[in-house]
Amino acid sequence: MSGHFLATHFGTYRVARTPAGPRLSGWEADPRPTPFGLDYLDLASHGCRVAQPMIRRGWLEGDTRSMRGADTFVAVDWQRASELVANEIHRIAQAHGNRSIFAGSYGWASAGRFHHAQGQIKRMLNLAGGFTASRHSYSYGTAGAFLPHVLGAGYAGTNACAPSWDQIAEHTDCLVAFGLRLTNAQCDPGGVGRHTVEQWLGRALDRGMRLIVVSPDGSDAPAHPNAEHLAIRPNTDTALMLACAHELIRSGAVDHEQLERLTTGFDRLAAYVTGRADGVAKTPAWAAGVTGADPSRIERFIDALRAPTSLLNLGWSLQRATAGEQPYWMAIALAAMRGQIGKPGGGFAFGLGSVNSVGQPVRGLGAPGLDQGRNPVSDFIPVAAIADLLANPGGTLEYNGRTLDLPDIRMVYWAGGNPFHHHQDLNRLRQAWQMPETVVVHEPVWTATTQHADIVLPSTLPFERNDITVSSQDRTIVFSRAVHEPYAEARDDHRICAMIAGQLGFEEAFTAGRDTEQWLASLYEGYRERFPELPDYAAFRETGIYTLDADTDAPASRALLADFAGAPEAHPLATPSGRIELFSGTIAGFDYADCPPHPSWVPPVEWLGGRRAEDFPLHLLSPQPANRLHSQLDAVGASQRDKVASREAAVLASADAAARGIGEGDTVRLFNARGACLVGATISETLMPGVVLLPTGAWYTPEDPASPSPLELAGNPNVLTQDRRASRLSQGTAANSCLVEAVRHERHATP
Ligand SMILES: Nc1nc2c(c(=O)[nH]1)N[C@H]1C(S)=C(S)[C@@H](COP(=O)(O)OP(=O)(O)OC[C@H]3O[C@@H](n4cnc5c(=O)[nH]c(N)nc54)[C@H](O)[C@@H]3O)O[C@H]1N2
Ligand SMILES: Nc1nc2c(c(=O)[nH]1)N[C@H]1C(S)=C(S)[C@@H](COP(=O)(O)OP(=O)(O)OC[C@H]3O[C@@H](n4cnc5c(=O)[nH]c(N)nc54)[C@H](O)[C@@H]3O)O[C@H]1N2
Ligand SMILES: [Mo]
Repeated sequence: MSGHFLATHFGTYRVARTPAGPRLSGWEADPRPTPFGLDYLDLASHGCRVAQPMIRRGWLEGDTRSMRGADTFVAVDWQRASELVANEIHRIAQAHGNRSIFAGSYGWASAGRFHHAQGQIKRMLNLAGGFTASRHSYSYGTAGAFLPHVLGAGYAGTNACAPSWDQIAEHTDCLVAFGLRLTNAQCDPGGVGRHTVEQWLGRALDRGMRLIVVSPDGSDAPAHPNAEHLAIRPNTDTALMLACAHELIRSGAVDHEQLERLTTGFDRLAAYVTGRADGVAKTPAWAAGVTGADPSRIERFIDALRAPTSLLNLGWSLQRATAGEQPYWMAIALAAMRGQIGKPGGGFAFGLGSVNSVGQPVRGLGAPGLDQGRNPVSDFIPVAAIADLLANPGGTLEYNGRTLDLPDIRMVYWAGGNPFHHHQDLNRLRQAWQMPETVVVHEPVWTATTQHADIVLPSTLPFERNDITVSSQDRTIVFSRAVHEPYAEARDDHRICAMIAGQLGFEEAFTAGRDTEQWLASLYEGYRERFPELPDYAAFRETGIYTLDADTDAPASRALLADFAGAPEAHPLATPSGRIELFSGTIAGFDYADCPPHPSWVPPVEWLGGRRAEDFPLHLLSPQPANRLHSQLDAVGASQRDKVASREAAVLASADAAARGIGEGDTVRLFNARGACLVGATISETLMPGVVLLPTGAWYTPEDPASPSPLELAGNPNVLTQDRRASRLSQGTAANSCLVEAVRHERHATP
């Protein structure tokens, strides 16, 4: 059977040709296709598309007073645009060295192994002598830097810390989920074949597993008789877990044998928990004061942990916060105290439900993409330090026990990401963004990042090009087929880079003498060598989709750390002690007050129990949007339909709304000392009072682009969030530690 498919980070769609043009429907084998993707093709000729290469007028005319983000653009042809970019790369590398080019270029771009925007520009810039890079992610940057100290380097990846769902469905008696937003499992970087997280969770619940969702938002708990909710203040999970540890110690329910065998440093943690170390016993009453939860409710919660098989799952959101290392560390400690490490369906997990792939019981399919070559420049930043980098040329940054030198960045090169979506404290970023001489952006659409560029190169979207996608954790390989011609003069990132490489004299090295079709065929042949069961390329193109046998090279089903727990001497962890470090001598040596050497309650600068809450009494959380992927598709379909008062909908607790005279559908101004934005109010009975939810992704729309702190009209939370990082150890984003105030807004400016 032949088929036309379009593969995206949010799922795989079948394409039907109708008289009215191509139409998408969910792939039949996907039990839960993502609704918002059905409108993806509305971007084919949408007014937000970039039609031609554009140059910022002030940059072109050498007008140093004109401001990025508040200027107009001049259209040029591709020849001129690629010359300008090539000349800038050459000029800046000659004058200041390649380390003055920043091309970390963080972002999700689109699914597809070949047309991966970052891969393409990095390959091109590596051949041009390299660039300053970035490490880690906004998703998991805190855990990624931190976990190697506790579990060893093999446990730093986003998919490294979870038992598989089949074991949970079979064995887990009690799952405690700290944050669980099931719409997040609709997405996965690189693509999704079958969305199965809700099915797995449903199987476990129907078997009788108890689920306790700990979250400021009651709607995180699925509707099921075995699911319950415990509301706590944002960022206070570590305090709740410390109280659990206290009660386990007090009641003699600690598995000392497991602690002895598998961990090091428990005595130091125990001294802190009981208060011997600092005079503060971390009792349920103490935790009640921190978390805002009722002490009796906390005691009942602690009892749940006595289940024979208990699993603590922490969403990635918890580590995008001040001291976001601590809840992860404390969950590991608590699991070990209960003797759950290595047990099928027990222990700890990070990110079940944050994306589709975590915990899928298949062996990941290693499927390489474009070879990026080697970067001759060794300078890098932890990814969320972008504004620090741009604002402090020649400065330094503390990171994970080191002091990084920050290069003097003269050129920023971005493709496939939207820093004016993803970074915190956008007013600060905007200022820092004025520092470099030249900003080049490849983008299909006029995002705020596009508007803050000097040279804009229009890229295609996935439905305008052929590609191969591999969703590695469900082993689906898709031939994603072009269904539209490229919009206006848009070109594939590969072709754009090839043109620039041509100007710089290394086109042949960049393209390897292949055209796109030859690249796709050669990538596919690479997969076929590893998986001989795959059909030949012509047959694959015809059928359009292939799912590798999930059992081919199992073991797929897994308990986390089972080998280590079974024989710690034979399978030591790659930590200094070879065991789980509940006290880290390495971290003690860093001497960072913001990351103590054992799991600890570190109050954020911004949280509901702190002094700043007197001025800004609401804790803002900015979860992932249910109706789009980050800022992608904000201009179309579900994202537009769901706007309230033509802005992003923010959720307010009914008591907070009532106290401020805010009604459903009102326009509300959210603000703090860093910025202000307008949102549409929706009112919730299940959200904890004192908390506001504003999903990320509304396109940054300043009322007055020339102002240093303009009112933002679309409802972008990142004009409010802080750019202080989780700690000096990780330098991870701490977007979820943010206080604001809300008022009803009378003057209705339109976005
Ligand atoms: N306040 C707050 N901020 C957050 C978060 C949060 O929880 N709270 N979460 C953070 C997280 S986890 C993440 S991962 C980031 C996500 O941040 P990003 O990954 O930067 O967000 P996207 O909107 O996916 O940006 C991808 C961009 O690539 C463009 N694009 C798509 N396909 C192509 C292509 O083929 N070529 C080119 N050149 N461009 C293409 C899209 O149009 C889009 O503008 O946001 C972070 N920001
Ligand atoms: N539909 C859709 N899915 C996505 C994305 C998207 O843009 N759209 N983005 C993808 C990306 S890049 C990533 S990294 C993942 C992110 O996945 P997560 O990090 O898991 O996602 P968030 O939506 O930030 O937060 C999930 C839940 O955590 C809760 N929470 C927040 N702070 C706290 C806290 O301090 N304590 C507790 N106990 N709970 C808290 C919130 O109530 C929220 O509902 O999602 C992915 N999935
Ligand atoms: Mo992410």
